[in-house]
Amino acid sequence: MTLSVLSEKIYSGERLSLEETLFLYEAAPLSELSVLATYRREQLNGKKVFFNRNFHLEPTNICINDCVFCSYRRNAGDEGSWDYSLEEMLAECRRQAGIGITEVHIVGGVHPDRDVHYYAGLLKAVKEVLNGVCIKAFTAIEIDYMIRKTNMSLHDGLLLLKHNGLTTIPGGGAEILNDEIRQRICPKKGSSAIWLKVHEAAHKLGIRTNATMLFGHIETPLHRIQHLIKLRDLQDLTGGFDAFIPLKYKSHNNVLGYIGEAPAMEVLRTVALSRLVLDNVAHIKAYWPMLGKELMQMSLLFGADDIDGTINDSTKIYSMAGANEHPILTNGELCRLVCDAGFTPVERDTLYKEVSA
Ligand code: V47
Repeated sequence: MTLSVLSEKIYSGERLSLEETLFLYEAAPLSELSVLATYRREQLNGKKVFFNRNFHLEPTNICINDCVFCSYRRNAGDEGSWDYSLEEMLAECRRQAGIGITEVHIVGGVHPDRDVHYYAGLLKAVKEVLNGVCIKAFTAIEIDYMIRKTNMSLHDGLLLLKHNGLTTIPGGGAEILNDEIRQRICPKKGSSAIWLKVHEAAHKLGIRTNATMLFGHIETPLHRIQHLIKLRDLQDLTGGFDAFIPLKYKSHNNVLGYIGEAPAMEVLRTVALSRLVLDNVAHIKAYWPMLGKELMQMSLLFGADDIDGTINDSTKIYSMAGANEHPILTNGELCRLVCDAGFTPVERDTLYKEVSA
């Protein structure tokens, strides 16, 4: 195996195996990975970088899981816990209405008492306030729990959410799709098989989804590549993933914090390999509230073509773990960051339909 043989494979559109990807991860100079990943991103997305106008709604941080990487979850009654009423969440939606938002991203802790009927009601009520806005909601882990709390099947529970306004499912909860690693970082959370099963069932019902990977903690490059290949295999079967989001582990205020954070060069290497392995997923997202603006811009030179959205200072997951405290960027600021990196900003909706200015 040599770098030039693997480069030729990529230029001729051939798929990389696990061993080949590991070789690239370990042996390829970063500059070469940038060239190869950029070649692939340009084939798929040209010079476009997608963004949207969105905000987050985080119903609660009370969570039955106790993941060692999480700075956000609390037990009920703990200092710093929240559990918004329906009225409080709708008030937030009203505040965000009428300013051109096209997506609300709803995600939170796995609250012990809330089932799928409660969340279907939330979706319906949000839809009434934010008419025409897409709802990207609930990780596979939240969905699995809320449906299991009832007697419904996964199929029927997903249909109930869809009929009440769910547009797409975000990529969270995937962490690392390896059960030995999960046992150490999120022992109470659903298994890799559960995460994959929920996404497969959603795809079969025509619900598109994203996928994430939490990296830069105790996992090895091999675990990352195995994770990417599991996603690629499912995508071959269903074609239901729109975007992949590599999430760099942030170390503030959580139990795992002593291990520190992955260096920028490792982040860029991981972004590039994601672009190269996931040859069947259209978009790689560099999520700016977690990466910061500079590393997000650099990720665009390593295969990323999406930067998520305006956020409007509405998410706490990353700020509680040590990222930018008030994530908010205007359309104009997002466009400027994209142009400064040498790309063409394109506003999109949740389903990647281009929004005309
Ligand atoms: O699953 C939690 C991650 C995820 C930390 O689909 C952390 O468009 C880093 O999934 N350091 C939830 N990451 C967020 C998520 C997401 C975000 C943006 C866009 C989309 C999308 C999905 O956040 C969790 C977990 O992997 N996370 N704690 C931390 N300390």
